[in-house]
Amino acid sequence: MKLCTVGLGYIGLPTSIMFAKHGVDVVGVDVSERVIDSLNNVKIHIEEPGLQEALEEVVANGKFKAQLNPEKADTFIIAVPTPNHEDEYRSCDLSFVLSALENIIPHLEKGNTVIVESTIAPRTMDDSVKPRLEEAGFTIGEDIYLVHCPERVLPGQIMHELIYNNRIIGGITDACTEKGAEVYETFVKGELIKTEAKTAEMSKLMENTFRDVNIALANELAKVSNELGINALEVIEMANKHPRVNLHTPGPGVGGHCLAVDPYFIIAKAPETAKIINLSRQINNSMPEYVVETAEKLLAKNNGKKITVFGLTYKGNVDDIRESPAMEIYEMLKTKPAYEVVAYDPHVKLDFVEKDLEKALNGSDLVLILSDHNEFKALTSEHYAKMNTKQVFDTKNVVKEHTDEVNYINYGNLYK
Ligand code: SAJ
Repeated sequence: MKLCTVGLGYIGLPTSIMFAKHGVDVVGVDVSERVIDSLNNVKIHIEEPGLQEALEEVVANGKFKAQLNPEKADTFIIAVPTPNHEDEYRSCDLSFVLSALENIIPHLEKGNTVIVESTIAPRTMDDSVKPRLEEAGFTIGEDIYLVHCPERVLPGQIMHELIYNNRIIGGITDACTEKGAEVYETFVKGELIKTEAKTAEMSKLMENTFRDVNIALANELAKVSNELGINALEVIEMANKHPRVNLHTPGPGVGGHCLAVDPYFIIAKAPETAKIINLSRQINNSMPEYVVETAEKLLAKNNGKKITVFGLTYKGNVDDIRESPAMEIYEMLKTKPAYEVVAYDPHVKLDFVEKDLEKALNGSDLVLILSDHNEFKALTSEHYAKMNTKQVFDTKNVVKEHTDEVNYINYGNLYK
């Protein structure tokens, strides 16, 4: 089989390399010359464990090449970003998907399979992608097989999850679904679940929405418990001992390019009906402000001035700051002239980030933990010795051990 992948980002690149590792001839396409040059110099442009070694292997055996334009192939995979539009409901911006489609249309031949892996709004395959291919003269399910196969891998574990996760294969017709399954059989060891394109679209979106709604519930629990003088973290621990309860964990908000983006694709398609989904987005979006207000109250107790922000990424042990509530909190604090705000994050290589932990903590009145990096778990009272006011507000509940010298605050004891 020959495969042409359009989009060589967090999903397209590992997917292309995985196919190449399993004997497929892969042409990877991206609009960025920097990305193409980097890959042809055998250097990955994103952080993902195991990916660099895999690239070296597939370049050495001649199974992978990167270039700016598509070419003829048996199968085409579209794995380009789908951001939110800046409109009222933050609907799905399909422009990268449609432009990728335009680029492959001149190279399509009868018998080809076209797969969209990008996360898309429900009904996109039926209402936008299929009509464009028909307009180009193809009969779907006879000339061209059209499939939505959403990506569902977790950054940091992509190389493992690509092989072992189940995959939803949603064809426009049954014949399309069968062709899609044949493609992924190349390396997927999880189940290949066959369905319709629109079911696949909605399933993918609901997976992330399920998580977003549950995190909103946990965040609301934290707020209500603080109001009522109850330890929210203990409540979660207790309630989760019930065999059918799985409360999620409160935090500084929800970030990343999936949970903070995808639910809007559903809301925008059914704004009057998608009520819980919409409210959950609002609750999660309210958390940065809640954290800032809480931090200000804690500082006011001791007339504190310096805040040390620990962690800017959207979650622990990654370098990704896209849609990160931690960045939002940092920026909100920065606008307040009363404070000196220092950011410390061993995973983020940006100029304004303090690299020296001691400097970051020196004279500080509050450590505000916003990402659950492993590095923060290892901190002891000694590290906090040079602080002016020794208090830590740990929104991610990462610190497991602390002494009485440090006033340690989390969502479990904030009300005290
Ligand atoms: N978070 C909480 N409380 C929790 C769990 C998470 O506040 O109890 C926050 C995190 O700190 C982070 C955000 O939620 O800010 C999202 O993190 P995550 O680990 O839940 O998910 P992502 O965005 O890294 O990846 C998700 C995954 N989806 C699901 O688990 C249903 C992944 O499998 C998808 O492939 C990915 O979205 C995607 O690309 O859609």
